[in-house]
Amino acid sequence: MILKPEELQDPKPEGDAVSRRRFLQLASAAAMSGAFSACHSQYTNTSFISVPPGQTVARFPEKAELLLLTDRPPQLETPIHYFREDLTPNEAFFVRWHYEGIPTYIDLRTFRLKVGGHVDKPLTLTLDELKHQFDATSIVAVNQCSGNSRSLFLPRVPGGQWKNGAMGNARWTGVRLKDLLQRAGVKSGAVDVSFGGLDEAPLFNMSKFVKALGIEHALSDEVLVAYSMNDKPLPMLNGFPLRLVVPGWYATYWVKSLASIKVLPEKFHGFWMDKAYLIPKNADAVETPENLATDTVPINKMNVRSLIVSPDLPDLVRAGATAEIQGIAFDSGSGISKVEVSIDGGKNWQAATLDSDALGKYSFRRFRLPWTPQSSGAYQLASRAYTNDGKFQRVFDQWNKSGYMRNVIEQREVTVI
Ligand SMILES: Nc1nc2c(c(=O)[nH]1)N[C@H]1C(S)=C(S)[C@@H](COP(=O)(O)O)O[C@H]1N2
Ligand SMILES: [Mo]
Repeated sequence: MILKPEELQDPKPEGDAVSRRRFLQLASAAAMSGAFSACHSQYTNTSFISVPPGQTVARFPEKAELLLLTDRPPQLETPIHYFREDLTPNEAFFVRWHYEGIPTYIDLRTFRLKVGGHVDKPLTLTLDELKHQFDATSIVAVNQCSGNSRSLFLPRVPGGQWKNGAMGNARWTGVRLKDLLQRAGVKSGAVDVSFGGLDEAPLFNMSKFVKALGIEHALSDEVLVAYSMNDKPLPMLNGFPLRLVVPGWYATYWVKSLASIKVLPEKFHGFWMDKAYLIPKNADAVETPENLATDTVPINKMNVRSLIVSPDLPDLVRAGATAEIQGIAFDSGSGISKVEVSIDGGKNWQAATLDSDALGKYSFRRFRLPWTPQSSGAYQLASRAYTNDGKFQRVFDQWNKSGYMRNVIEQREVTVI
């Protein structure tokens, strides 16, 4: 399966006139908020740290320069040097929307969160009511796109060509979904809960982005309706004023600009659960281009992975001097038990030390290994993480047609001078 470059882009679902107007709305929302000076996306080619030469970057409202995948809808990737911090800064946090009809301003006087469906007393809440009538709770958790690292699959697959930066780690603060559902009074026989945002499908025959969780998951302690990210309001592009936070699960469930929560007495059906985000139903969620899986399930928990974030270009590593190999690891919440590092392309492995797990089991966990290369030349660095529930990274033929869940051991070449 060989794709032409233009086929690697998401299709543009809307006519250009509308796109432009929406884009300008975004720009003017930016200007009105006064939070930054550049009110339109500026395309430049820079080669600062960990932005590959020639990579296009863009600066969107409330955002730092990020790697540009598409501008309509905005799909922006985090340069990996930001992962040298445990919490990914809001302005550097990746952005992914499916449709370009995204909210560009919110009037909090009229914004309401609705909780309804199969409940005794439907709720209609302003942001203030949500903040003041319910207990606040915080959790640090990784938000990772199902298609993170999709560009590394061979043969290539269509969809956003992310490298490793379609993820981020943040402290999410908000109210427990469970508390909202209990206040509304879930009726017996509830099966699923669906979540809809303020973004709209571009055509009448396209499905609004709606996701669903099973009722037990929705009533668990960890799922939040968050109004803050790293102790600040969510950036507009990351779902202001509210988003669902589903620790350990892929970001597709983390519905942004959340406005509607519906309890259902039957299984939810809709394009974004029934047709999109399906994975082959086998242990590694694999299939081959010649033999596509017919048995599929909705994507759910994240698998274990790790990423070396240092050294990276343009760090200088000198023969005879001690450098630090540093990276991050995470899984779906069992926690990281061990990370091993190789400097010879996976022939030999050494245990790295793990930083404290104070940020919790859904957070990035940092690993470090001092490294004193004896001679100059090219070294193949690699890392592999192990979890408390016995999972670990390995090298295998990991492929699925949507380019989801990549977690094979990756190599990175570092030149020692
Ligand atoms: N309302 C809405 N929520 C959404 C989406 C969307 O298109 N619309 N995309 C989902 C997907 S696929 C991802 S990867 C994450 C991205 O979250 P971020 O933009 O805050 O990084 O948002 C999720 N929530
Ligand atoms: Mo995603």
